[in-house]
Amino acid sequence: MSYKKEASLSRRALLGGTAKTAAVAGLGAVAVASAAGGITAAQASEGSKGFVAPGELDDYYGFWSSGQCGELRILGVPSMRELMRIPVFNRCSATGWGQTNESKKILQENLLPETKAFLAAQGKDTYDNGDLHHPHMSFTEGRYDGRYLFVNDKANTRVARIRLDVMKTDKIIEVPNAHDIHGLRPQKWPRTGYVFANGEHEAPLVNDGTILDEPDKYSCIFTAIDGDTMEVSWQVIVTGNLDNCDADYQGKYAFATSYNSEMGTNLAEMTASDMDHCVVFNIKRIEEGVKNGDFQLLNGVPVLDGRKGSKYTAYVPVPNSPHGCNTAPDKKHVVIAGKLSPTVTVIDVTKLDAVFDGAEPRSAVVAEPQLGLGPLHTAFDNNGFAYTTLFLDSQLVKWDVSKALRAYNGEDIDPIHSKIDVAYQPGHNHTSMGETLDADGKWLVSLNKFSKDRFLNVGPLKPENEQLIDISGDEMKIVHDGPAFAEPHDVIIVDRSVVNPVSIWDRNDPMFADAVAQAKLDGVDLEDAEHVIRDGNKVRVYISSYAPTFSLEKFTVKQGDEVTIYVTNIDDIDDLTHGFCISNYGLAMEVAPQATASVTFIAERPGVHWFYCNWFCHALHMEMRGRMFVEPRDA
Ligand code: CUK
Ligand code: CUA
Repeated sequence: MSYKKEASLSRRALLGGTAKTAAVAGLGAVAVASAAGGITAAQASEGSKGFVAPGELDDYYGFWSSGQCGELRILGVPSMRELMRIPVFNRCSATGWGQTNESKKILQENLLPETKAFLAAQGKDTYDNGDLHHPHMSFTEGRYDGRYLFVNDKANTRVARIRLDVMKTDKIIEVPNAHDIHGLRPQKWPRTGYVFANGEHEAPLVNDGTILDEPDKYSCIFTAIDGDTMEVSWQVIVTGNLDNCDADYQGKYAFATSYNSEMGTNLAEMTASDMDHCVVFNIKRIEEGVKNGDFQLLNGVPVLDGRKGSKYTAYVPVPNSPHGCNTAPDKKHVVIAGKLSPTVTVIDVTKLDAVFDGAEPRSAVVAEPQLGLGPLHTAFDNNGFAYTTLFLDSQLVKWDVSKALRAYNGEDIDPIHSKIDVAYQPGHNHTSMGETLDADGKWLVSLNKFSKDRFLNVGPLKPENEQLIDISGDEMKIVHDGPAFAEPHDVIIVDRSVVNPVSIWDRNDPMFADAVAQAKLDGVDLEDAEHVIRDGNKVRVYISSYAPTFSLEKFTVKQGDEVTIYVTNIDDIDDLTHGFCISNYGLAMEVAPQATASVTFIAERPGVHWFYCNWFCHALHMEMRGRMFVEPRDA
């Protein structure tokens, strides 16, 4: 009898058998009961705004970056409950990200040849770390479209894409020619389209060691990546460095801040000038330049010269070491935060055509309100208000964009509506749907770099603090403090109607297509697999998992064999994830319902080694285990 039939029989026996086994099976099926409404929702939110009762669902998905941790986190907003972590540039002990063949392929396949050689010299096949700052969703006509999230890795010059149907990373590319991708934004109009990525740090364009301490020969690179193929479309060399970026709602321009227009290499040099700039990229002209061959081909990418004086770019002078770059949902204004200047600079995108026809770049500036000390990032509501973080003041300032325009025109009017203290030193902030045409003015999250005395002391390394602020009324109101481990750098808050993930994998998913293809070559039905196939010193072991058993209770390999284990979870019940872990072999992975996952290793340690399910799946989860026999080499 096949494993599948036997397994389903045993499951039926458990579900319908003696009272004792039925009770046991019931424990295993808890997830099913609750998914079907087994837990009664408690009273609807009462008292504190932002309170979400047990059993109630949040209104928004919050997609959080994690900075140095290199992963993406999902929180529910307004409850601020952490829902999931998606490994991207990091390693994950729970899911096997970085161990499974499926994840290794994604982590390795788009590294540059010289990076592969460099890593091989370290005994590695990919990077182990990342610095993930900016998560942003794909757009269609100025609105989130629920397809993908794009994220940057400042540490190792990469950009990754996360599929929102399964909430897994599906592409990671290393960006050639650029250095240290920081600012990242998708094209808003007509769609994504391009993903714009800023190389922050200056370096020689061909960085092979021929040029070292000659900073005047360094440059920075702006990159446009095709969000559909994750291939680099084109790059532009700029004057100065690049920090944050955004795109407009016309599909004409992208913007990037530069805190080091001086091209200095130390603090004094980098901050010497009172004015730096925002670079404006003329997308249509750049595309024409690519078509007309006005570029050098570097590492297979067309690289255009967009330094000062080029027709591809405009340099709008702004004070002083600017940082954040945020397009307002009014489709018209881009707010550049001054950082060392107490001001933000407002650029009107409709005035940029004239600038590209020769008008003075500052003619596109339509407001420059003084807001407070250390402005870093700005978010927007649907009532014409902007919310800017003030790092040095530890405050958020709510200000009126139209009043700022009037003040700039000479009217005696104060654009500042109100300020609120946050704890402490905010970096990014984000409003619900605020970077889209659907900005709704309900919630604001302030991501604060320091928590200091705000929570129980956990030693010299403190958590950071993210505060949830109710902005639906006239006054801002803090309703929640949430400590977080390094480093919730940035966030987007997305109405839950936009995001519709599946609960069970499609057997035809490309994520495990390689495993499916190999099984086909081996004549194995992955959904009914109990096969050990030897191919020289390569051994492929095919296992199905069905709570609470694996299809193979034992298998034998030889010391030194290259073993690949394919595990297919044939359960198709919500939330019934199995794991596969081999003791003392340093291997563990997640296999969610209807997924296949695989892992390859050298069976160099002889003896009896238990493999077990390491994701709690059933009352008999402990019993979900088997033995791998590794025969000694000379036996
Ligand atoms: S940057 Cu860090 S606070 Cu990386 Cu988005 Cu502004
Ligand atoms: Cu299967 Cu635990």
